[in-house]
Amino acid sequence: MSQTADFHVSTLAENDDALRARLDRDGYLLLKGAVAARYCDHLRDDLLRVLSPHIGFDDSLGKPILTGEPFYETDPLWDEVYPRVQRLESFHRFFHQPHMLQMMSRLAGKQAWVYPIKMARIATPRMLGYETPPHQDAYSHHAGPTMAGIWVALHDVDSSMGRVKVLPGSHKGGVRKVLEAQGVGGVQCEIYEHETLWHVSDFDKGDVLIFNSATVHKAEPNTSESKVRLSVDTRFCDYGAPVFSTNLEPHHGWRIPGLDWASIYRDWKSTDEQYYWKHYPHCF
Ligand SMILES: O=C(O)CCC(=O)C(=O)O
Repeated sequence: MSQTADFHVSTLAENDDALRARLDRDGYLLLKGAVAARYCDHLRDDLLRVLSPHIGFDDSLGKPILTGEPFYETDPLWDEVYPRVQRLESFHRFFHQPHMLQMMSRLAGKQAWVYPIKMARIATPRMLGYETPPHQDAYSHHAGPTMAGIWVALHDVDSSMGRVKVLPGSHKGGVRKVLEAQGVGGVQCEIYEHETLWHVSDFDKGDVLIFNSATVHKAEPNTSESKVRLSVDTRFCDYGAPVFSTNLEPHHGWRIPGLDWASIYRDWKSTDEQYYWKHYPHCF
């Protein structure tokens, strides 16, 4: 039987040693309010613009809502809307803003390098069973120990909206065997019998979840009537650590025809930092 406890809460006001020690102990950090609301609102509005008419925003709830048919990652409707998300300049630049880079470097204790692959999650209701299964990013991104995940809530996320949850301490046991699964990523990792306690809480807009590359995490089902969870995430590592080639591709560029960097960059206002990884010293 799995149980839950609240996330251990961290903030950027704490000192670097305390944050790194907690990340090392728990395998994750929940950094409350680490991204200012204006940055989240800006990206959320851009996402909503390209997700219209399928997803709208309910001002009284302060949350995105489904205004069309539900969908999940890789179904035909998602394949239709996701390239529009991937072509947003603001989406790709979100994790490269100075406050973001500074946060990652603080936690890494070294210069951090942001992976080119950027993910947007659109967790709609009425898609039970298609939520992100338990997995470790070390497996899915072929990554070493300095890689970490960074996930940002673009609006408040309550318990009905498919929150992301974490198995604390699960990074200590290394990378696990996987089995096929339904849902985002298509695989799930082994969960050992004694691992019954997950950490999860509601997110506020701007909360950031950082997880070790070997930390097991998954999403809860979105059981709400109409609310949609929008979040964005990527990976970072110590500058110079090996980065596997698939992380240099647009997310799902490997299966959606035409979703390549040239098409993503076509309408950007600035060419600054495009193809920035071409100079990275250690890709394989
Ligand atoms: O947001 C989700 O549903 C999945 C997020 C995730 O698995 C990740 O960031 O690695």
